Amino acid sequence: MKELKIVRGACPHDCPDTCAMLYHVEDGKLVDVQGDPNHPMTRGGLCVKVKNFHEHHYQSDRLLYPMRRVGAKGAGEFERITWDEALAEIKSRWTDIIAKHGSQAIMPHAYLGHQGVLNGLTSGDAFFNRLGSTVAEKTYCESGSSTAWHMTVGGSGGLDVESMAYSKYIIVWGMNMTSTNLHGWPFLLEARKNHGAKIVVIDPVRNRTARQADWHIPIRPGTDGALAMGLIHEIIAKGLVDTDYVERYTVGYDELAERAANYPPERVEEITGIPADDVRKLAYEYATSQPAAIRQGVALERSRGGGQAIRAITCLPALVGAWRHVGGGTMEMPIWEFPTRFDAICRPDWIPEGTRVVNELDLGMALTGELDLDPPIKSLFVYNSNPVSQGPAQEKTMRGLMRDDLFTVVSEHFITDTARFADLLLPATMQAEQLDIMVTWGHLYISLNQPAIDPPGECVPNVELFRRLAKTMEFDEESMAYWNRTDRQMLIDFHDWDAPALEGITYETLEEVGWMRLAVGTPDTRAPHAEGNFPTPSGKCEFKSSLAAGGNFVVPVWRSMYEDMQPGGYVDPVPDYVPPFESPQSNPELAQRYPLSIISPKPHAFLNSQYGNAADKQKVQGRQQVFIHPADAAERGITEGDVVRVFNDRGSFQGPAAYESGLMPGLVMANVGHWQGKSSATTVNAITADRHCGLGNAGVYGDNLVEVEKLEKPDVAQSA
Ligand SMILES: Nc1nc2c(c(=O)[nH]1)N[C@H]1C(S)=C(S)[C@@H](COP(=O)(O)OP(=O)(O)OC[C@H]3O[C@@H](n4cnc5c(=O)[nH]c(N)nc54)[C@H](O)[C@@H]3O)O[C@H]1N2
Ligand SMILES: Nc1nc2c(c(=O)[nH]1)N[C@H]1C(S)=C(S)[C@@H](COP(=O)(O)OP(=O)(O)OC[C@H]3O[C@@H](n4cnc5c(=O)[nH]c(N)nc54)[C@H](O)[C@@H]3O)O[C@H]1N2
Ligand code: SF4
Ligand SMILES: [Mo]
Repeated sequence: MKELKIVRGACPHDCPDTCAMLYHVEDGKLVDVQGDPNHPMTRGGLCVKVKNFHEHHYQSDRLLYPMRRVGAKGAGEFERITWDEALAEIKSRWTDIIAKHGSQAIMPHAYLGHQGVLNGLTSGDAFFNRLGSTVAEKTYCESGSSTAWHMTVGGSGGLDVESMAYSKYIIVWGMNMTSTNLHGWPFLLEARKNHGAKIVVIDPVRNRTARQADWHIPIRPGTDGALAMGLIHEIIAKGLVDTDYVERYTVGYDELAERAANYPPERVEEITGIPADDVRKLAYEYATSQPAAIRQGVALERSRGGGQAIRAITCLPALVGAWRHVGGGTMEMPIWEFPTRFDAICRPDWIPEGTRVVNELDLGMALTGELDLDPPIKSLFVYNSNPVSQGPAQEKTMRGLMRDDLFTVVSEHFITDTARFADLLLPATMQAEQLDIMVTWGHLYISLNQPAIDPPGECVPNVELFRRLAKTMEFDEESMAYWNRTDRQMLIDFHDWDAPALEGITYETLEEVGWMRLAVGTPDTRAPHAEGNFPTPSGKCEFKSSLAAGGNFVVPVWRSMYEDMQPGGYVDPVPDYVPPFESPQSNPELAQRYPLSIISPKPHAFLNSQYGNAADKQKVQGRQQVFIHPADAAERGITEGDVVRVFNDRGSFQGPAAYESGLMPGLVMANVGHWQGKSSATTVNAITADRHCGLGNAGVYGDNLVEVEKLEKPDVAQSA
């Protein structure tokens, strides 16, 4: 009989749920992966993306060996080489580039393909800082939210998702929880069942979450700031402020009240499309149904005024005293509770003085000369990310990657839309094959993922990749001490085990039990700001932010920017509504040519672009459809199923039109994450602008205008 071994793991994905997993191994083969039934979030279930995670490890198109490009750039033709050959080529190309242009001509590009402490988005930072490369600013996601959050309530973990079971009123604001935070949703249902909590969803789309809510409030994208300011106005006007809480635990009330006076409900209706009476009703219900919770989604940050909208929303619980109660307050992401030692991981002290910063969202501009960089980028090293799919200005980025003089190295699981442009491909391990600690942005449990099987082929974890690169580049002995540790020792060194949050938790216990709750109180008693205690400079909730005085800054998720490299520029200390760059209301001139707003939320069956190449997931997700309101379709002579082209000055993509009456008229939607060539040569980020939002240098994935037209001749076969 075969022996079944069960190894404790944790999902590596950029998802707030960070599920605890049980790897089932037979004869060295991963035969099943189950959610841990004892984990309070996971409760034994994994999502549609990961439920057959074991098969993902054995997918036939997986990259198993280092490869060198043999065809034209972007053609995706490669031949197998050895690790020694790959490393030797990197060394010789980089040595040459450094001699001619300096080390800043090399740029890393990483995001959250893997979310671990060891193998996640900062796993290459120490290597690249020591090399002296350009510093890549990583603001794909959450930097706008995190910056706004820190300006208001500091590095607070905020409301615990599990405490929402005790809420009486829950606003899900710009988040499609039943797709993107599946394991958070049951706590809301519990609140509804146990004490009749009302679930309100604020979203331009009647998405799968809105369909299960008690009240769906459609809102024009990018106008949440106006709604939040309107709620503040109404709460003040109707005398619903918790004055005792405001006096004791907040600063800047007068300034906030003065601003909010500009947003009576009728004006809010004009901007947001929400009837004035609904604004009044929402303000009244929210203020008077305590404990009230707000779950903020990342979608809120994806337009010009996103950061300021999040500032305004984050002020609401203090204004009505919601923080006083268990189940009251707001949740953005609790990552700040985890005592990760980013300085030890990233080694910012190794960055040579005067090193420049290039934002990853500017990759297309950086590669095509638009940024006028001196020295220009001569080599790009991509890991944990797929910028062609997930970054803005897709067509520009691809033009940049086609440059013959650019030496591109990509570490990957698959030959993605980005990896296709590589000169060298390096194979990376998957989660069951490596060790890591998973912190999370969706709950308060720390977990250890232990390797269950041997890596296939010649795949290596990111940490080993950079260890090999450090040796190859012949770093001095002192620096090599960083890499001359075991992975286990690194994980121990990368956490502050004496921090209060890790009280009672040791690495050894994690090895035994897999996951543990941080020592931050229990879900049924935790009310972190019942008596203020905001970790801001004033110790209070800052309606008027003291951090704004220092000018624009970025609070990244994980460490992706360093304090002495902040971008600068004026920041408004008080929340306000900032209109989108591109909307029919804010930019009528552009709207004459491109009258439709577009949003590109997360795919249900993919994880960003991951699983976009898996046949079973494609079946669930479908093709790169263009969801359009029937009235907008009719105006353009489009009927359901017609192949349409979506375009603006930046680029275009195509797909079959699908009627969606749950969209606000004037809005089209196409999910991000589809791979090129499946039903369109390019994908939705072809139309996304490469500019930044007002706070945290976030991207503008939700702030773009387009036009849609019926295509007589599709450029890619539509049969798939
Ligand atoms: N299945 C699945 N789950 C995922 C991911 C995935 O790719 N697939 N990705 C993970 C990652 S990286 C992240 S950041 C999270 C993000 O997850 P969410 O925070 O849920 O973000 P989105 O999916 O971008 O959008 C959520 C909702 O916001 C709405 N929306 C768009 N613009 C606006 C706006 O201006 N205002 C308001 N009020 N609503 C708006 C959209 O219609 C959508 O229904 O999901 C994570 N979980
Ligand atoms: N239009 C639009 N664009 C968006 C968004 C949107 O809502 N709309 N969302 C934005 C957001 S919130 C995010 S978080 C970003 C996500 O952007 P990315 O993090 O770039 O997204 P992924 O598609 O997950 O790509 C990660 C890649 O890393 C690889 N990978 C996974 N694990 C490992 C590993 O251990 N080692 C190595 N070397 N590689 C690994 C995967 O195979 C995958 O190709 O996209 C952003 N882009
Ligand atoms: S992707 Fe999210 S929901 Fe799915 S298994 Fe991983 S952590 Fe859980
Ligand atoms: Mo994200």
